[in-house]
Amino acid sequence: MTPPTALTIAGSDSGGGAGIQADLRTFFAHGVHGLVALTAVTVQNSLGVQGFTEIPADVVTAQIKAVASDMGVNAAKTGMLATAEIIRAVAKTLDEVEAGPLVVDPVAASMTGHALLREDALEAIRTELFPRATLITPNLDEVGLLTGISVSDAASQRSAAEALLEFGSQWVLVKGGHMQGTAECVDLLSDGREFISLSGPRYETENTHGGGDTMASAITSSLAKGASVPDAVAAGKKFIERCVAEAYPLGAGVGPVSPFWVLD
Ligand code: PXL
Repeated sequence: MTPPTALTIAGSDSGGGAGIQADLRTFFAHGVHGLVALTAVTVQNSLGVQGFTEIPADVVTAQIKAVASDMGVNAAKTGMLATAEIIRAVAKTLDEVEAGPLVVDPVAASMTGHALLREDALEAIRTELFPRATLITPNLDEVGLLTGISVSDAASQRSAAEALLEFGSQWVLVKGGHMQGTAECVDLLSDGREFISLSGPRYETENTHGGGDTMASAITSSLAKGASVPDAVAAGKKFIERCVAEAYPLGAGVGPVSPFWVLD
């Protein structure tokens, strides 16, 4: 039997915790065949990102076209896109091919605070990619960069969701994991009509590297299998909760969320 396919358009993490490495194992864990358009090679370990080199934009485009034209893409997600030129190329190419629902994870910086985007690229994400997205999945740091809104409670989280929807995506998931001093991690999903609050436990761990990527690729996997956005997000939240609960130390800095529970 041929499984559903999902395409990740993202960067490589030499530490194996985030980026395409996280995406591919998350697709696998969902029984989804992973396809890749590599955008950048990062040099990093648990202590941080030492640097990155982007892939030429025409090579990113060619990777997307190669897999979409032959193998078929049931859903796609974007992670680290590195430059405005790559963002524009990805947006244009996704208009030209069949790639199913699109999840845009607006990756701007690593957990350790290192920039993963050149400076002019944030504007390109807002204007070129968000209008094409089925769902965008910013964390609170990215919400701040994208809207200027500092989310500190349910009311400001809702204002942020409304402001982000103005950029044109169908749905937004404002992830509350980075909110200070809350016992639960509350994420807010909205399409502008429905506001769905998803609450889950907060685990005490420093090891959350790759968490955002893993959640976005879990959601993309469910979309590739035909789930609705609210169902895919609810399942993605359950999936990432287990990954965070079993996150492990590796290296002297921030360890990765763990995919290994799926083997139990
Ligand atoms: O977690 C965001 C992210 C995405 N993609 C790559 C990364 C990181 C964080 O470090 O390295 C390649």
